[in-house]
Amino acid sequence: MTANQQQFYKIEKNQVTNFEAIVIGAGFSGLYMLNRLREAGFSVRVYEKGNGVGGAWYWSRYPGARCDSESIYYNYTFSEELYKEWTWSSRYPEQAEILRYLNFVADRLDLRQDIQFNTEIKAAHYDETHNLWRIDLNDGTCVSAKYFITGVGCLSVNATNVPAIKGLDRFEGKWYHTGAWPHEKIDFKGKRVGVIGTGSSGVQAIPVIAQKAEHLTVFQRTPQYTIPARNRPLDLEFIEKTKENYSEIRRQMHESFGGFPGNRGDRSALEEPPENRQSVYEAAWEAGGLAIRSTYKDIMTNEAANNTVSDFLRSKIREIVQDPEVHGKLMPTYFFATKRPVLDTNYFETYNRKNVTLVDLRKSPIEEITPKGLRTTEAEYELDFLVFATGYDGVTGPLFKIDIRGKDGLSLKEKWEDGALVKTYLGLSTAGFPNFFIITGPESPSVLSNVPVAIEQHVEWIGDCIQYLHDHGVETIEAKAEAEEAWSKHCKEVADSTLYTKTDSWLTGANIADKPRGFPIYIGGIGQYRQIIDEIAAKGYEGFSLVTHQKTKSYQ
Ligand code: N01
Repeated sequence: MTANQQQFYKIEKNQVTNFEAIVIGAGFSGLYMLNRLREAGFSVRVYEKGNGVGGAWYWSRYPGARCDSESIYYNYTFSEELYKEWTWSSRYPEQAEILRYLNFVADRLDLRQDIQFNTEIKAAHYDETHNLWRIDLNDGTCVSAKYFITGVGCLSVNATNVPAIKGLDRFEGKWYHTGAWPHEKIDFKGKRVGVIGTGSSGVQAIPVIAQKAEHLTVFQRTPQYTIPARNRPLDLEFIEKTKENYSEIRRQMHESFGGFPGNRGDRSALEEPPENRQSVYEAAWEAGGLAIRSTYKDIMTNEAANNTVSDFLRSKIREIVQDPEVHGKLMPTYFFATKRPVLDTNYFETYNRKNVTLVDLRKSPIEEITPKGLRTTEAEYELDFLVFATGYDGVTGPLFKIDIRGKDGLSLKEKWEDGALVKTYLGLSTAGFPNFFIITGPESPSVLSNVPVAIEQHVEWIGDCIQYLHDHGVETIEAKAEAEEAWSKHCKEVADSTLYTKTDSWLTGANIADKPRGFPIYIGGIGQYRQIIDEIAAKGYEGFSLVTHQKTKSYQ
């Protein structure tokens, strides 16, 4: 520990206002970042809006909320002890179990002492004179740090999307957003419920609400492909085998394309005889989960190849949903998986229930919310509860909710919205914002990978980087404009070589009015990405400016 670090620790904790690193968010990102830097001897403070750890899993308590990464891959892998001490109960973990897991991690690593809960960071401004980030909290306090790190994720309670539908303020029933769900149990029994939205959240909530509600009306704008999760309890033998294979599983996850063991198929869907292809898709459907997307190498890059799997999935909807008029409304037309793919439990089956009505908003758009319910151009639906499963202002939204300013008062929002869209170097930093790091932000694999793996990559890279800066007496690190220009161009080229950019989604920004469109995700694969960022670090942080002898005044 340096003299500087000791000085931080000498001060009573509640009086400390200057840290080596400040991190926003106590979800997967913030918890590991805190642990990593603290173990290296740096003083760190995490600020968290919620009253507990968990991040998105703290807030998204809607009925049916469950992760669609398999539990044995949806955890930290940096510590063999942690991995082996925790035991998941089912193939896909439900929200409450993930929250228990993150609480277990926080307790086990004794993280809470360095987290301030119920606290929001409102503004973070880089002070060039003192080479510090000055950070304003919602309680009026100002704190500072040399390094400012965001762990807000791509989807945040601060950036939920509640569409501006006329009349919501006059609605006499209760309404909720899936991403900011109340902590108390909502009893839908005997109630008339409306759900707007059929993304991951809606698809999970709809079957569960339908079982309780007197009547459920689903307001659907875009029909959705979804694959059965085939969730099931995990047996002990499987769990023990998984734990025994910890090292190999970790290696495979980190070297893979998507953050799960196993890579994409190496054959084209179009070279396969149709009857073989059908068997492959049937097997993937029966197995459940996202593996169907990886059955052939060209599903995400070739329209005709994608059509083979999209046709297969549409045939499943026709098979499951009995009423032809209803399955007609449920038929998706976009390229499968170009919106974030969705897993379900009894989603399409739910439309066979007598207490469920599907409203096609493409034919009859919403006109207004009335005191008694919701009116489309065709009818008024009386409702006691209205659930917005309408998603988020994703990727940039959570960052833009904070007034982040770099050199010369440049605002991150202005920089990235000024017609130029997002520009980052490696998805980790951005020019004009020294000593600022983003965990799983734009132009990194983030939401199109198994997110805990993407988080571990970033946390480890940032931790190593800060250690390097410290060891080499570097005062500031900042991405070079030309390096971020090249990285952003590369991300765009990779995205344009796929079908992702052909579909409107929250990934392209199309779900938010006036949001600049783009595709700010690196989709070259998580293993490939790690190689790139590690090589850059090995070359002494190529593409970054490192300032060793900056004259800085000490900040009192
Ligand atoms: O949100 P979404 P989400 N009028 O944006 C519709 C992660 N996640 O919360 O497609 C009517 O996907 C919108 O319609 P359209 C995961 O990364 C993970 O479901 O824009 N409808 C769409 O149907 C996921 O991708 C998990 O035409 C409107 C829906 O609302 C991300 O979170 C679980 C509308 C929004 O779907 C977001 O998922 C949950 C309007 N004005 C979430 N505005 C798991 O791991 C929007 N819609 C399982």
